[in-house]
Amino acid sequence: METPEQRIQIAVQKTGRLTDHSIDLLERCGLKLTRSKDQLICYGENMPIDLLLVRDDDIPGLVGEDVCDLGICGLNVVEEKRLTRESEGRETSFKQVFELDFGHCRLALAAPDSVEYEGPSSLENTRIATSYVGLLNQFLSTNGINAEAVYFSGAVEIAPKLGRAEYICDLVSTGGTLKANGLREVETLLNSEAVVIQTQKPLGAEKQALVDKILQRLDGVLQVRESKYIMLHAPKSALAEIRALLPGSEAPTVLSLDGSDDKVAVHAVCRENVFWETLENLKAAGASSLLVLPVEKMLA
Ligand code: PRT
Ligand code: ZN
Repeated sequence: METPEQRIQIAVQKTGRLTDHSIDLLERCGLKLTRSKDQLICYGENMPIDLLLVRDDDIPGLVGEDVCDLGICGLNVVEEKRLTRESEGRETSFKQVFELDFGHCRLALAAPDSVEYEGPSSLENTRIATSYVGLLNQFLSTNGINAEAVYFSGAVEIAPKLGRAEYICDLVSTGGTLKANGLREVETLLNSEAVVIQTQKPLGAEKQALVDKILQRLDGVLQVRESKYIMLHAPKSALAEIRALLPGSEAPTVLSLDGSDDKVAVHAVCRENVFWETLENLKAAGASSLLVLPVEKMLA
């Protein structure tokens, strides 16, 4: 068994919106996991990789301070941490490597329904409740606005009712929470989704090879999510047009068809989803016997 120093540590949210997606993604990279009794660590059974289950807000710090080699958390948390470090004169010691296409939300500025909003100038000399002081101050300074960010660690949406702020700046996904509290979105500060971050510290050769391997598998898992394998028959005369219609495919394989001089078979990996419209366009261009298959795994 490797010593802890030889194993890779990945920081993942313990309980929350990102937990299931993050663990599922790593399992799809081939990692078999067992949870420790205290539920704080998931041990990798078949690879020297362990997951540290923590609060999402702690993830950039753990990766930045080298406790963990990789982490999965929202871009909102990553950017807020980066700005906080910047304001303290410290460099960011983690880098973002992948966007993961889950945990989508936006950091938005919201106003009470009763308040008229005419653009950022309406914020002048107001108080804005938020957990995202860094991102809010960045927005205010970009727009040359003088307003006070009032820190709330949670339940930001009740701040106007409590008389603690005129506006709020918080994460929104469906908008249901804002609506239920008589608020409406007026500005988007950041579009966010879950991302993978990596330590900037140089690792030993063995550890680096393992980090590269897991990142390559993650890339493969992300690519196959949208990818399709498409097979069709095409008249040779329409080949150029048909190739141009194949979404996100680089070099399709063109094979001769037994007993046919004027038709060929075309096989291609399309790195984008193949919609019914695409199939209809291919058919209109002369393609026949169209078949679209999901891709299970991919290694570039
Ligand atoms: O305990 P821990 O600190 O780890 O959890 P947490 O409560 O801070 O995080 P969690 O699980 O709520 O969110 C984790 C990450 O999910 C966030 O950092 C975002 O990157 C992402 N995410 C996606 C969201 C939302 N969607 C979201 N809707 N995070 C929070 N919300 C909040 C929103 O602020 C609102 O109060 O959920 C509420 C419902 O949203 P609506 O707009 O759908 O009503
Ligand atoms: Zn949190």
